[in-house]
Amino acid sequence: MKIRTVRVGVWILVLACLSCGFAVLAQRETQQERDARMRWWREARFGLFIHWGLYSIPAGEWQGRTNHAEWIRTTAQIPLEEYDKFIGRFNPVQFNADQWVRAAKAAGMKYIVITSKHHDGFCLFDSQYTDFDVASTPFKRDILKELADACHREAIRICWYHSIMDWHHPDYLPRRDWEKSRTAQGANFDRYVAHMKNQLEELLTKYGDIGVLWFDGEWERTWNQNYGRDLYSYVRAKQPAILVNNRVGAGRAGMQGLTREGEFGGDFGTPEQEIPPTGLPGVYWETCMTMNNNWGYNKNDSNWKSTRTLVRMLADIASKGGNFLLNVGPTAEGLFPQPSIDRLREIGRWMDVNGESIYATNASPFQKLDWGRCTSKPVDGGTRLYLHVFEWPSAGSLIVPGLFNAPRGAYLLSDSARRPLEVTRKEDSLVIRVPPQAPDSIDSVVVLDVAGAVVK
Ligand code: FHN
Repeated sequence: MKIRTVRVGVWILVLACLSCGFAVLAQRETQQERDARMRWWREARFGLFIHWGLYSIPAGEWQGRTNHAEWIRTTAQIPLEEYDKFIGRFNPVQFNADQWVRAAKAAGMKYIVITSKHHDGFCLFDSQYTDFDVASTPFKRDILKELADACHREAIRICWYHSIMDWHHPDYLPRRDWEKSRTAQGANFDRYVAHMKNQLEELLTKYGDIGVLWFDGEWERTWNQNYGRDLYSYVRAKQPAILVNNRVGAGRAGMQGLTREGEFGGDFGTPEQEIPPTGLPGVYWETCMTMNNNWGYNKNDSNWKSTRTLVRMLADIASKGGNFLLNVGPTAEGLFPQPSIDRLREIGRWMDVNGESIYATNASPFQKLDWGRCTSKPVDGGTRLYLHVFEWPSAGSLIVPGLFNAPRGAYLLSDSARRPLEVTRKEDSLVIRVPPQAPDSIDSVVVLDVAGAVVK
């Protein structure tokens, strides 16, 4: 009996230490320290997502079907030995890292997230832990090294997308259900996790400061919150200032991308192909979005979103306090598709004039504005409201409803002379006299300065 009591006591002590250990980890960073770590990313607001790998060679087409993309090995059920042949054909001789980084920078983007390894397991970097990497291709060059160096030169943050799910590594489980001949015999998932950590060590020690580790492919039954917490701590131990998304663990609630209540969720939520309906006070989140229908290059996908749509998405997301991660899927030659280049250039033209209304802004204080969106930032003890006007008022009066602050002044952000616009009060609204013509056909920004914090 005595021995049994001692054993129970020991277990209680062990569990207490373990929970204390997690508590210490969680307590290690205060909210203030976390906000400071997140600051560059929160103020950046806008980044480039790049999905690139062997799948750019078939470019979405396989045995007559043309609706594949980065998932082609699975959606076309291509056996491993067949897919591996793409290694010998990957030779993107037109790849120019400086060109890519400058295109992103000119678009107003502040960070780049590129697939170091997608679900197919192919590594765009020279890894000592696999031959299924760029070093084994005719191209041989370490693409991530060239891109990281170009980003460091241009003061753009370089970030890695890394898939937990791996359809190539022999220890990853589960196998694809259609891969009947590819036995899982001898596969050891913990050995796969150790392999993944080894590659992450390469990615976090050989390429300089990394802004974000953007995990993905966390949804299969073999991955769980314990692996996720451990991986988060592992990555942060390698680069303490790095940010990690909520797909590091298993706490994400589907494609709406936010972390389920009470679950461990890394540093930020990841809505995919959608924008939350309202702002999410106190929550860091980033919407990722394709320009057409696919992440990886599909030569037949011509369903491109217009620049108008993309600029208004950027304003909408910023007005809700989120980040926008907009995707490009480069070709097998190493080029951005021309429609992507065109959109990045046109977005850049808008950002050149209006970037101030996106960068380092806070969410709108208004629930809804009939004519557009609003972003804000504190200025000189008051509040600067950036009114993103999508529908320009034909009668020349822009009405800002439910605002009780005293106005300090207003002007068009596109007017470098900042000529004042007349502001009057009409009951609970401020009315701004604006010129008959909208300065921008997509999103015209009117700046309204008011005294104090917004009172509604
Ligand atoms: O399966 C991936 C997909 O290929 C792509 O990488 C997106 C981008 O976030 N994430 C997963 C789908 O949710």
